[in-house]
This record gives sequence, C-alpha cells and structure tokens, in this order.
Amino acid sequence: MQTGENRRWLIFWAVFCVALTASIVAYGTTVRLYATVTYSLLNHLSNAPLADGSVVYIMGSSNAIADPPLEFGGGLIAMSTTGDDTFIGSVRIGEGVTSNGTFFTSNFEFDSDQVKYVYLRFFEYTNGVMIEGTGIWWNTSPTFSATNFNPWVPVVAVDFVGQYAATNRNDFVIIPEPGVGALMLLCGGFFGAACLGRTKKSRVCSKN
Ligand SMILES: [Ca+2]
Repeated sequence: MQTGENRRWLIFWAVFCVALTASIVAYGTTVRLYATVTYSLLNHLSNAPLADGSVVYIMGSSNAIADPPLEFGGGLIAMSTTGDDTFIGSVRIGEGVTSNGTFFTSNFEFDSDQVKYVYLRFFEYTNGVMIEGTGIWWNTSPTFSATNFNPWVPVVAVDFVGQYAATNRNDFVIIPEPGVGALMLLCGGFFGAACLGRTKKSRVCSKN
C-alpha cells in the first residue's frame, strides 16, 4: 500500500519535472549578463587603452555573426542593429573597475530565445552614449557564446578578453526624435483633414 503511494508520488514528481523542463526549454529565459573585459580595449593606433568614459555597446545575436550598424544619410547609426542582432546595453570604459581600457557590468539581461552570442561594439568616443560626429574610430569584438548558464540560476558570465583596437573610421548620425512642435503640426494636419472631410460630407448631405 505504502509502496504504491510512493510510486504514485514518484510518477507525479517525474511528470512535474519533465513538464517544467519542457516549459523552460520552450520559452526563453531572461538571463542576467555578467560582462567583463580583462585586457584593455585599444585606441585606433593600438598604442593606448581607450580613455575612461569611452562608450561600449553590448550587442546580442542569435548567430555567431556580428551584423553591422544601419546606414542612414551618409553615416552609421551607432546604436542600431541589422540582421538578427539586438542591442543589450551601453557601458563606459572604467565602469566597475579601476584599470584603464576595461569595464565590468552586471546591469543587463537578455532573452535566451533571441540571444545566443554577445559581442562588443566599442568607440573611441567619450562625449555621450548617443554617438554623433565625423571620423569616429570604432570596432567590434569577436562574438562569444552566451548559452552557458544553468536554467535554475540564469546568469551567464562572459569575458570579452580585450586587446582589440578601434580601427574602423566612420561618420555617425542620430535620427532626431520628432519635436513637440512637429508633433503638434502633424496632429493639426490630421485634425484639419478630418474637419475638411466632415465639411464636404455635410455639404453632400445637405444637397441630398
Ligand atoms: Ca548576427
């Protein structure tokens, strides 16, 4: 009797565990990324670490290929993505560490369905997280696998190693967000068009 009951519980837990595992596999897990660079990211001459405050984007990809940023108006949009890539977050050189040219962050998470690999897009640029200007040096790191995490403790640590130099040079542009004035004009246009439509309709109605 006791043995039969134990067996039923055993079957219950086995089914429960299988169902839980299946649900974890079927639906992406939110994974926290511990990202670090052990050796300095370098300037375009490879003779010095990137200055403190230089901007680094952490990017994700479902494949092992780092896709380029989007081109717009003769320049590149630094934070944009193409292909299957996604933007995970931005970091500054010197963040979380004291040595030059490196950083550590645990601020970001990603969806394990979308992101299997991570890489860095880094810039010889300290003015702001949004990157704009002519002739800005930048580069990307190789891609690193980000799938080595325990589903019960979804944290993955990636060391991007470092010693990559910012040897690409491009102009970067920012697409301006529509200002309040432009938005009001747009709304005014829609409102005017709607009123015009209503006036025409009422004229047709009055003729009938
Ligand atoms: Ca990709």
